[in-house]
This record gives sequence, structure tokens and C-alpha cells, in this order.
Amino acid sequence: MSYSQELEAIAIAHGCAGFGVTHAGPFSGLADTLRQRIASGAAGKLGFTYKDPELASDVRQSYPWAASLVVVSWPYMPAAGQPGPPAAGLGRIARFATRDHYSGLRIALEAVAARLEADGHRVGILVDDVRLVDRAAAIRAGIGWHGKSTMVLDPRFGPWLLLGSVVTDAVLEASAEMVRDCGKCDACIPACPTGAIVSPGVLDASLCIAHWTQVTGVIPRQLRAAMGDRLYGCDECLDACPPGHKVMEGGRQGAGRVDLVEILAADDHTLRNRFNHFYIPRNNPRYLRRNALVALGNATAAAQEARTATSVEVEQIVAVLAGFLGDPDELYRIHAGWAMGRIGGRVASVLLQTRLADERETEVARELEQSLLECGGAAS
Ligand code: B12
Repeated sequence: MSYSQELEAIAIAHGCAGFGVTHAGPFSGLADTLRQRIASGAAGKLGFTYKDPELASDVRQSYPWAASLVVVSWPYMPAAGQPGPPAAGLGRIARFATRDHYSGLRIALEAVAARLEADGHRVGILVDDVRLVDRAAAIRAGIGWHGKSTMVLDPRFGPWLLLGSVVTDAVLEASAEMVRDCGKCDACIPACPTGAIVSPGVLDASLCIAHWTQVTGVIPRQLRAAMGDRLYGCDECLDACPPGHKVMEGGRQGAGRVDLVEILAADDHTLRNRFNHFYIPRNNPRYLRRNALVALGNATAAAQEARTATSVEVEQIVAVLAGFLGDPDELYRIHAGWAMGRIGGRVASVLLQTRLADERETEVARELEQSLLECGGAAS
């Protein structure tokens, strides 16, 4: 057994799906790609690897001693389960976050790193870090291929993989790249509800629902209906990907379903504890509540259309939204008002009209006027 094979055996024994090695040199062209995405607006409001393209595309800027990258993939399906049917007050969490699926990946990487360290090597662990574009490392280490959705796919798990690396000064033999691509399949492209995959392999994050659930600010009005019942993340392009279908069978139904009313009633401390594995800007639960308000509007409207919501349920939900419509935080007033407009009806219309009469913030008033129109009421 070669040294790399011994490391691979450790990774596989800890549950990894894929294992590969690449040299630690810079990723050619990657810094330019990142800069182009920033310049064109396709990076949206994201920091992460877009903060410093030079740093993200050359691991030796952070680890001058780096010789190799040991890259692994972590399968989170079918463990992540399936959301099951929608309902009036229920939201949905993307599968990568139905629980902290990164924890298994980190344990596996620590085990590989521990072996390298025990043999006298220097190590660092990189997962979702500003210092490495995980997918670029995975491709060069032969773990999978670039899907048109931008996801790294492998033949067994499709896109349902998380990625992570151990950077080390050990000089290891590089793995061969995987010679495979999506061929004629482009199922992910029309599956995106907002058209965010603007061409094969290029995602405009400013249109991506997952992006908007993770950044600060007001969610663009034209994207809110497409968010559907999603509280955090989005799986539409992954769900559509044929190589991932087999592994989707058998997962627990109802996984990642959350009670949105309960989330909106919870205090900051409870939300931080319950969702501490989410990436929420500055760990501030107001962004989670913003997402919950939009999801609640969409989930309720969909249940009304499907005639699965009772009038009592809808009344209770409108009452919850009304509380946020009167909140001092304008982020809540905007999104609660929008959700009321989406649900519609006489009560929502009266509440919106009453709020609008008192509203002093121009942006909020503009939003409320539109919500009132969508609700079927007229701004007086
Ligand atoms: C920023 C970020 C996001 C952003 C932007 C995503 C994006 N596509 O760039 C947002 C918030 C939208 C996001 C969403 C998601 N993310 Co994210 N995200 C990241 C992060 C932090 C950086 C990604 C990055 O640097 N992108 C830079 C751009 C340039 O890369 P790219 O779009 O992948 O570009 C590649 C292609 O263009 C490709 N390419 C070049 N030429 C060609 C030609 C062809 C034909 C093709 C097909 C491709 C191709 O090369 C480029 C570089 O590799 C990484 C963690 C990390 N540190 O790497 C996780 C990461 C990419 N995310 C991950 C996950 C799981 C998700 C979600 C599935 C979560 C969810 N369910 O909501 C979604 C998937 C959405 C999607 N289709 O990408 C995983 C992806 C694992 C995998 N199997 O690919 C990562 C690697 C985290 C991890 N450690 O596992 N994410």
C-alpha cells in the first residue's frame, strides 16, 4: 500500500465518498474568473472566496510550506432525507443543512491530518474557507467533474457531496483527473426557478435563491415568490440532476421541514442555538426571520391554491405577520407586508392599509403600496 492509499483508507473508513491528491500550486485562471464574476455582478453580495481572489486561488499564500492538497468528498444523501409535502405554515431547509452534515467531513479530515502529523508533516484543514476554492481543488484531485450547475458531481452521489481538504508539506503523488462530463444533459439549467445558471458552469449568484438566504439586506421583490417555502439554501438544481437521483431514494421524509410560525416566535438565543450550523450574516437571526416571513407567505399562498389550508390556519398566520408589520425593524415590515400581499384577502388588505397610513420610511411605504395592490386592495 502506498502512503496515499493509506491516507485514502483512513478517509473512506471515516465515511468519505471520494479521495484524491493534487499539488498545492496555484489554480491557473481562477483568480481571473473570480475577478470577472465580481466585476459582472455575478458574485452577488458574497464575501467568501470573492473577498480576495489571489488568496483563494493560491493556497501557498496562506501556507508557504504547502506541497500537496489531500481532497475528500462527503456524501450527505440519503442521510439528509427528503422534505416531504408542503403545508401552510411549513418551511424547508436545503439538504446540506438539515443538520450539521459538515461535522462528519471535519472528523474525517482531522483523522487524515492526524496521520500526516504523526508522521512528522505539517497540516492545515480547509473547508468552506476563504483560502481555497474547494471545487477547484476537488476537480484537480480527480474527485469528480464540473456539472453544468457548477456543482462537483461524482457517479455514485451526483451533486450530493460536501468537499474539504488537508493541506500538507508531504510530497504525495497526484491523482489523475476524472475524465467525465454532463454530456448532453442540462436538466439543472431550466430547473432553476430564477434562471441563475446563466450558461453551463456559470452561476449568477445575484439570482440564486441560496445566495439570498445567506446575505444581508432586502430580498429583491422579483425573486421572493420563486423562493417558495425555502428558509435556508436551495436544492432545485441538485434535485434535477440525474446522477444524484438513485441516492435520493430512501431518505427520511419530512427532513428539513420546519414550523415557520414557531421560528418567528422564537427569541434570538433560541434561533442562534437551533441553527448554529447555518451561515447567517454576522450570526444575526433577523436575516433568518426575514427568510421565514417570505417562506411563510409563499407556503400559505401555495396551500390556499391547493385548498389544503383552513381559514383558521390562514387567519392565525396573518396575525403572526401583522405583528412583524408593526415592528420597528423595517426589514421585517417590508417582508411581512410582502407576505401579506401574497396571501391576500380582506383582513390582510385592511392591515396593510392601516400600516401604510402610519409608515414614515419611503422605501417601506413603496413596498407596502405594491403589496396592497397585489393583495387586491387599493392604496388610498
Ligand atoms: C460562495 C459559495 C456559494 C455561493 C455561490 C456559489 C457558486 N456557484 O459560486 C452560493 C451562496 C450561491 C452557494 C450556493 C450553494 N453552495 Co456553496 N459555496 C460557496 C463557496 C464558499 C465558494 C465558491 C466559489 O468560490 N465559487 C467561485 C466560482 C468561480 O466557482 P464556481 O461557480 O464553482 O466556478 C467553477 C466553474 O465555473 C468551473 N468551470 C470552469 N470552466 C467550466 C466549464 C464548464 C463546462 C463547467 C461545467 C464548469 C466550469 O470552474 C470554476 C472554478 O472551480 C464554497 C466553499 C469554498 N470555499 O470553495 C461553497 C460550495 C461551493 N458550496 C457548496 C454547496 C453544497 C452549495 C449549495 C448546494 C447549498 C444549497 N443547497 O443551498 C448551493 C449550490 C448552488 C450552486 N449551483 O452552486 C459546496 C459544493 C459541493 C459540490 N459538490 O460542488 C461547497 C464546495 C462547500 C463545501 N465545502 O462543500 N455557494
